[in-house]
Parts: sequence; structure tokens; C-alpha cells
Amino acid sequence: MRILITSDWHIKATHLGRECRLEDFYIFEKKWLELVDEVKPDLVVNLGDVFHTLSPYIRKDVLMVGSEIFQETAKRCRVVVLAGNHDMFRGEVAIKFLENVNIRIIDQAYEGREGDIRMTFVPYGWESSLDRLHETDLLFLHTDVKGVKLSSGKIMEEGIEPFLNVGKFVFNGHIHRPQRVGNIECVGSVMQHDFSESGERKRVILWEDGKVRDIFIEGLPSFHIVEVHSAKSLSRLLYPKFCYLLVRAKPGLDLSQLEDNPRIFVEFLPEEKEAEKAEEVEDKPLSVVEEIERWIDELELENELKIKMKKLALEVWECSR
Ligand SMILES: [Mn+2]
Repeated sequence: MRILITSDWHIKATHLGRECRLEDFYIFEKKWLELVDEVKPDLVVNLGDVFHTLSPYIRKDVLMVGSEIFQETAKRCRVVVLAGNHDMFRGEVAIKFLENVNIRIIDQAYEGREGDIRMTFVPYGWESSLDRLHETDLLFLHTDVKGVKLSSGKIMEEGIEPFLNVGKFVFNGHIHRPQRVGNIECVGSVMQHDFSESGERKRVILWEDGKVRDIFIEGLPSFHIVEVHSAKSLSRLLYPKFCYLLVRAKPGLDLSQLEDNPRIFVEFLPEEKEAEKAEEVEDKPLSVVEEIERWIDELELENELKIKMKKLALEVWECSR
């Protein structure tokens, strides 16, 4: 039996407010279906967090892409989706609409069987059922695990213990950085989702009769951070079309040529922060006297009158102190 395991697709339309992310999922759809055609799994297990923001207000174009990927996958093999935290709306699993004869959504702890193989599914929020579960061959989770390293570099302190004696193989979603902790294989997100994940090599996992293999889908949009110190090196920023670039630039560099690309983000290296501070100091609040003078200066009056008003206003101010 061949099972293709993937996780954390987080389908959405924008990245940091810019309209470009949906295109990435069209690319993903193509590559994903090519992979399914090549591997010919009997079953696809998606470990959850299918859409990034699932609610009745979800954009229809986002919904369409996601639905299409699942319907197309389901034409090729059976699909099981384990509900993650992003698959819920106001505490309820909201992704049931994806179901069809070949797609099953698991919204509560479930112990099942495929031929000789025992499979157990524990969606997000059902961790307490882990104590009651019978031994199984494959355990699928979507949960926090103590000791995993997050993409931010932090170590997760909350969550289940990283050693489970329930399953011979344990696959977990939710954690975007692919890794193994204890006997839990965190599959990782299917592609990089932001700059914190840059440099992470993403994968899907093929489980075939007890053998586990990583599969890397090449050519998916990825995130890169580059430092730029001169205008010359700016023109050398030749990254593939669908890559995201965080350009950390030397202060004062003219970056206007990067403005048109929605996938390029800019921040300035620390010296610029010093300059910003200096500007802020200039913008510090005015004193009452300065404030009065500025207010009078802005009035449409003759200069002589303004001088008189200022005198008067200062007297009033002095008296009131
Ligand atoms: Mn999650």
C-alpha cells in the first residue's frame, strides 16, 4: 500500500497584503497532480490546514483553487483530510464541504483499517484521546509537540510528549519546519509560506509498506532574504519569477526599480534605523509656545496682526502658568 502524506497547504490569495499568492497555488496544483500521477498512491493523507483562513467570508477564488486541487486528486486516488486548527471556524470543523465519494474529512479521533494496516487519525483538539487509543500501525496527528523547533527558531514548550507508543509510524502536521522529534515525524508544510521559512527544504512523504521516503517537489515558489550594499548588486538580483525576496538594503540605496514587483519586500539595514531615529527627534512634540506660534503663523492675517496676536497669546499663556 502506498500512502502519500502532505500537510499545511495554507491556501490563500495574498502575501502581506499583496495580491500574488493565488498564482503560487496554481503552480502548486500543477506540480502536485504531476506528482500524484507519477507516484500513483492508493491514498493521499492531508494532515490539515488546507486553507489559511477558512470562514464564510473566504474569497471564492481561493475556495475554487482548493476545491479543484482536491477534486482532481480524488479522481486519481482516495483522499483523507485530517482537520487542523485552520480548518475550523469558530471552533467547528468547517471543511466538510470538500467531501465526496473519494474525499473524507476526519473531524474527530478515528481508528480505522485499510486491509491489514491499522490507521488512527487524531485531528487538532483531540489530543486527549491519545491515552485511550489502541495500538496502531500509522498514527496521523495535527498538534503541538514539545521540543520541536519552529521556523522562528523557537523551541515549542507546550504540546504532547515527543514519544508516543501508540503508533509504529507517527506523522504530524501543524509544524511547518520538517523534522523528526522523538518518534514523531513532522511532515512540514508543503511549501515555504513566509520569510521565516526561507531555507527550509519542504517535502511530502511516501509511506510504502513500512518504508518511508521523502519526496521533494521542485520549482515551487520560495522565500529568500538577500542583503544588498550597492546599486550594482541590485541589478544582479535575478531570482526566478515566482520567488519572494526580502531585500535588506544599505541605507540610502535607490530601490525604486524593485517597487513594481509584488514579491519583493524591502527593509533597510540598521544604520538606517539610526537615521529614522534622528528624523523622529525632529518630529518631537512642539512646546505650547511653539504650538501657539505655529497656529498663528498659519492664519491668513497680515503680519503685523500676527505679531500682535502672538504677543497677546504669550501673555495669556504666561498668566495661566
Ligand atoms: Mn495547524
